[in-house]
Amino acid sequence: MAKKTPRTPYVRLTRPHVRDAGELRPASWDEALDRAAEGFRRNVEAHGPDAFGMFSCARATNEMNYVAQKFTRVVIGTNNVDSCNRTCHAPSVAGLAAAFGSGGGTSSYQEIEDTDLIVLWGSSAREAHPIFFQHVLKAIRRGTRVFAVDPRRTSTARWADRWLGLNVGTDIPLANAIAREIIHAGLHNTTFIERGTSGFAEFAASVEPWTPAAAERETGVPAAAIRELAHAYARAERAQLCWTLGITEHHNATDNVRALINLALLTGHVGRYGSGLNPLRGQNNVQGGGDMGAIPDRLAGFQDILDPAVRARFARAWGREIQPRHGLNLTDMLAAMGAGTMTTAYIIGENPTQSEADAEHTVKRLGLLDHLVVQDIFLTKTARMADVVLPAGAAWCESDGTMTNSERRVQRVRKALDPPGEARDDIEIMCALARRLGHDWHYERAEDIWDEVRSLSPIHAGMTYARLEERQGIQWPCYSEDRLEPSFLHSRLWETDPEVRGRPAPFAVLRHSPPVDRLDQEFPLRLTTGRRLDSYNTGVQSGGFASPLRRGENVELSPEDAERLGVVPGEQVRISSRRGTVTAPAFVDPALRPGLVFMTMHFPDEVDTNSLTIEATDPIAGTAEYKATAVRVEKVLGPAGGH
Ligand SMILES: Nc1nc2c(c(=O)[nH]1)N[C@H]1C(S)=C(S)[C@@H](COP(=O)(O)OP(=O)(O)OC[C@H]3O[C@@H](n4cnc5c(=O)[nH]c(N)nc54)[C@H](O)[C@@H]3O)O[C@H]1N2
Ligand SMILES: Nc1nc2c(c(=O)[nH]1)N[C@H]1C(S)=C(S)[C@@H](COP(=O)(O)OP(=O)(O)OC[C@H]3O[C@@H](n4cnc5c(=O)[nH]c(N)nc54)[C@H](O)[C@@H]3O)O[C@H]1N2
Ligand SMILES: [Mo]
Repeated sequence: MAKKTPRTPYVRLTRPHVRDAGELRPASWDEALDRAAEGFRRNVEAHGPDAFGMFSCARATNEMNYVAQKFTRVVIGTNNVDSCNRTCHAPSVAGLAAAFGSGGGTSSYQEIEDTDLIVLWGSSAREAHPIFFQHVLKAIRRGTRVFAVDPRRTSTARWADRWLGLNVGTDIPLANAIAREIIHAGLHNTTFIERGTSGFAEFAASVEPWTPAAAERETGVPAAAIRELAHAYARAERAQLCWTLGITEHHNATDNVRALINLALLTGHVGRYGSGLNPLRGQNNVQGGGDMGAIPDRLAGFQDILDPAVRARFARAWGREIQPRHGLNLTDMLAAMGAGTMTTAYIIGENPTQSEADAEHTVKRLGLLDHLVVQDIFLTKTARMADVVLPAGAAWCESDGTMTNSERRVQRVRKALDPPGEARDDIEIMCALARRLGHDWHYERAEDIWDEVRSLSPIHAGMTYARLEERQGIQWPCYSEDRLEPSFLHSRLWETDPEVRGRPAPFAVLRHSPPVDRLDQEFPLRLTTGRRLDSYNTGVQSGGFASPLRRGENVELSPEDAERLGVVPGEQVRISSRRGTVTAPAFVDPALRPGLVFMTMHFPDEVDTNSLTIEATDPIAGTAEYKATAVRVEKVLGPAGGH
């Protein structure tokens, strides 16, 4: 058996650092801030504001994200601001916005408990959304049926009444076959289709080829199971369709999301209490970061940056015109670094060297920057590449503000501890930089920032801090201080009066597009990557503790593949893709079907999973296909081989 690699715990950053003669050394705050500001100024003067890119932190507060996007738009003058929403739920936001005009999940957690059927599609909620899963468990206790759709028989699937084990990247054929079955059985909701939707006839014709038998051949899901899910979903009084990265981390992710939305439009399972469409968001405040405008195409409150009236309102409040165009998203920013048009970046609480697909390529691109500033709570691999490192406070316990969860509920967080050593709050650091760049920014309290947000974002207008505390959080939209809105979105689609109803939600006609990284004789296995309960993302925040429950990185293989390869559990194996090779101990897991391999992204310092993944991205959302890599697995012979 291979020994477990001991992990180097990350130590909290307590002092600023600057690079001298190629090495990072500790520096005073004044020196570090001067260097950081001077580098931004130099690059913007030489190449214009679009040479700058901001990576904002989805773990930090709404107030922090609001200030980060304001820094980008006002101090620098570009819309190049984004966050790790790009690597997970940007396709959910794009798909929901295309159908309904806004990108939020439609229901509340209470409705999850009160529904009759829950479909967890491409979601490992038991491990990745344990708080949400508590609501699912309560629902199960009162008799709600659960279907899990996942290539692996996950711990979530083990709680479900039915598991549909599909082949990776075949979600559109499966959804289209479910739609066809609903239509053929006459179970579609004609009232809702007529009232609230458009494009039904064309959609119905487009799913016609996806008979249950044809879908079984493509997806691997038995025709009977497809029929059962179709009938259960369509007949349920109330039904919730929830999805996560199994849907969104694909090269055609926005289409995948639209395929699920089609099912709700067909059955009327949206716009009513207890029925809805819910992407379970990833980071603690990735919903809020986007809502605050820390994305390249929207201002706070999901307001369209292309709308002149919206821009004018922000320009008046901020004293600077806003560029009338979308900025670059995270994926495009990395490409611009490669092309030499982005020469400076300010990365706050993101670790792209280890989280982006095709790691070697990402490191090369970041290496081309003239000036990189990283602001983090740990000295990450990304921070080690920086010219200036700024030590921040941890938002969840060392700062004051609000965060927004997947049910759109804005909640208060309070400061319990001071940041260690010389570390400072993220907002304070950004304001100090803004002052060095000619903007006299001072925010005394997080509440002052929040009140500025409320004055600009209608969906947050009614949420004073006092009210948030009193009600233990409020869901958006909340337009006024004396009213609350329903807990679910889009009830207008059920209105009989077309004036009130507004734009109908369009069905989407969707084509099946298999994963970009094709299987062949050289790379015959399908690697999919994801999470385990005991660890967090790139491991920076969860790397420092040992527990008998944590087994480090493993290559999880089906019993059949392990036997065929002659691999025993714990034995070191080599995994190669068209981009890289790593070595890790094998773990044999009957939850996997033959041909499927699973790895996490949690231990990149020992096993850099993202040196294998492909940078094929969704053209609408920019999200990479982390969930489908073609690999080869081989025994490692010799000392590490365990023989
Ligand atoms: N413990 C823990 N919790 C976390 C995190 C963490 O690192 N650790 N990270 C947080 C973040 S940032 C996020 S975004 C969320 C992510 O939460 P999830 O999306 O639930 O987590 P993943 O494990 O990445 O992927 C979900 C599932 O997609 C399945 N899948 C793979 N390919 C396909 C496919 O083609 N179709 C379908 N239908 N399914 C497929 C995988 O087998 C996996 O079970 O978790 C959050 N919560
Ligand atoms: N192979 C593979 N790769 C993936 C995925 C996958 O499923 N498979 N999933 C993708 C997804 S969904 C995501 S969200 C990304 C995550 O990618 P990243 O966001 O790049 O990774 P994290 O490890 O979450 O990095 C968070 C950083 O924020 C810092 N931090 C935490 N709190 C604070 C704070 O309050 N202030 C500051 N300044 N810093 C703070 C932490 O120290 C850490 O360095 O990874 C993506 N990469
Ligand atoms: Mo995520």
